[in-house]
Amino acid sequence: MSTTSPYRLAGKRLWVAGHRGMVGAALVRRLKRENCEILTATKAELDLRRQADVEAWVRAHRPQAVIVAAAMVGGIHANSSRPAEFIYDNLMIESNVVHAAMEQKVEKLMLLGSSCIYPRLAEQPMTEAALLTGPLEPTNQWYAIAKIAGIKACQAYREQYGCDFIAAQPTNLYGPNDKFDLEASHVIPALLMKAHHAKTANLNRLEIWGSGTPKREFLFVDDLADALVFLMTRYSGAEHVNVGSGEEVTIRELAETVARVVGYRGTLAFNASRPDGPPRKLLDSARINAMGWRATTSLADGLKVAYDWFVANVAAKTAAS
Ligand code: GFB
Repeated sequence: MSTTSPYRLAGKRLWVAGHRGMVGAALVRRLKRENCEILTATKAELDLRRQADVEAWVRAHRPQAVIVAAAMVGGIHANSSRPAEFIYDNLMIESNVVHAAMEQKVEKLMLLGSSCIYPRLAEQPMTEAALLTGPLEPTNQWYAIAKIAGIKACQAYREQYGCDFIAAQPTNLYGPNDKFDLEASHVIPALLMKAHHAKTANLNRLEIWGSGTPKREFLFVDDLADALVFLMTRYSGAEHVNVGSGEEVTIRELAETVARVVGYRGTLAFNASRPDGPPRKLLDSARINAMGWRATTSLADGLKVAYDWFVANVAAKTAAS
């Protein structure tokens, strides 16, 4: 692994693809400290699934650096019920951006993986070397295959064209600008919404999908943004790099913490007819830790920020409409 040749962001034109998503918005917040020019395009201005449009946009705006934070994402139910959208949208977005970046001689590009790229029963904690060592979790195999293809594309373009394209591998994320949707979102936004509704409607029952026993590691999205800037400026290597918090909880413990943060005092009702997904997903983040980066936000603190954002930006608007 090479960590040599630091890359300077100051003065560069950096394109954050997907700046309105949870990760992209956190990156834009974090990059304001780097003195670079941030380029963005909304979905209405540029559909990343259309190759000719992406190539024309990159030719016209000439970014020197790119972070691919754009992806079609969702929780366990969205992943298993819309497989074609998950595989098509993500393969197209990654391929189009990576290829256009190569053609326009972008100096540095970073792509993001997902914790579902590792085998369902990979040894825990999962090191970078666990990739492609066993069968995937069926509920999110479509998204996983697309993300693995993106990581492999960075390696292929590095090998054939000498592009400095790297990949970071975040654990399960949460924070401001998350997708809040009871069926389609990940567990944290879903539980924040449900607990808020139960509290405000004085309900005594909060439904939790599955058994409550699966374990997940969660990373606050502003910590991830900090890690991405860290890797962008200090890492240059073919292998993807895990980015986790090291803080692992069961879904039951998560639900209890969410209830405390929201102020919901009723009971938790586990619905076994909903899937658990993989029993455990903990990243081994020893490599980025050894380079000198660590997460700093505790789950309880991050949940409070995410909940306040939800109340101000989602619940308030729903109540007003
Ligand atoms: O966050 P989540 O949807 O995704 O679910 P995964 C995590 C765990 O929380 C599962 C449980 O065991 C769910 O059964 N859970 C409990 C809930 N209550 C709820 C709820 O109300 N909503 C949701 N969504 N879950 C996703 C992948 O896996 O994680 C993606 O599908 C991606 O591909 C992403 O990798 C990071 O951690 O199981």
